[in-house]
Amino acid sequence: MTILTALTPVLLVVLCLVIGFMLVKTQEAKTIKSSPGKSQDLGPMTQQDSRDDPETSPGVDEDCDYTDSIEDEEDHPQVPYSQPCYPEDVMLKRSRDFYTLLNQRRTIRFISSKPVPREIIDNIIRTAGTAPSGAHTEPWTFVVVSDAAVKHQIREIVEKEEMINYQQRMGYKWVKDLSKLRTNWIKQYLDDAPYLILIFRQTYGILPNGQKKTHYYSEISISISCGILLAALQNVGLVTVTSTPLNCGLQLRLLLKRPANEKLVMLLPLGYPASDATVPDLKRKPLEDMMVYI
Ligand code: IYR
Repeated sequence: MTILTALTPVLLVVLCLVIGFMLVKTQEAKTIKSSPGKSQDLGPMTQQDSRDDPETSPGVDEDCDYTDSIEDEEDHPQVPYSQPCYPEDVMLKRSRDFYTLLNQRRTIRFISSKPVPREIIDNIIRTAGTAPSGAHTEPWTFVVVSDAAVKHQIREIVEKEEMINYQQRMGYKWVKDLSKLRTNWIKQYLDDAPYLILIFRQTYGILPNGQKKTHYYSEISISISCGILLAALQNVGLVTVTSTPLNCGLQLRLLLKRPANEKLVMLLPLGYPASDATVPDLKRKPLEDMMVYI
């Protein structure tokens, strides 16, 4: 009994240490679980990629308080599907022709102000909207700007930020890597192009009852849609610059009066190439350098 009384403070200290150790371990485990991929600073363009690891979360934005449930979803009955089935020789020709068409696509920084019929733009946006999306949530908004004053306001915002990007944010290596493209912060094409298309990703949707609707894989969905849009442009002989102005998203969203669930993904000036347009003499990777056949 006396030994036990003498040992009590020692036992208490040991007990406290064990509990303390267990608490620290639980906290560490929680931190690792809640921030996969956050431990490395990968730079401005890659951080997002590592955060949205689809193995751990299906591209759902973390800062949202999602309240929608499965009952909110519409029921889609199954209907028969059919599309043209071509003989193999026709398939081969179509595959070659489509490759030839898209292989002519280049980023063009010199755009003519020649007007483009509005209906062509409408069809291009319709085509972009055919992209697949997570749970068919269609997380996109395409803002088409033809108003000269608004285009100029966009140019002012972009040039102001891009000047800081080139001079301070991007750093020596990035600016040097871009030197072969002869790009800088002067964006004449933002005034010249008859249309600017600003593509916004809806990070979540809003249900008719005001609740937030989960948009799964919205990043990959919007990326596919952008790719289809570029192909649709090429198909009609129009050109663009796939511009992603750094640090302009919020200002452009507010200028265009878009809601807070929308994030700017890309700003595309759109039109015919200027008659004196030039491009850097770049080569594409051959098939063997990009395809692994198993
Ligand atoms: N957003 C800048 C910088 C730029 C970045 C990349 I990566 C390019 O391939 C080209 C430009 C700009 O538009 O000038």
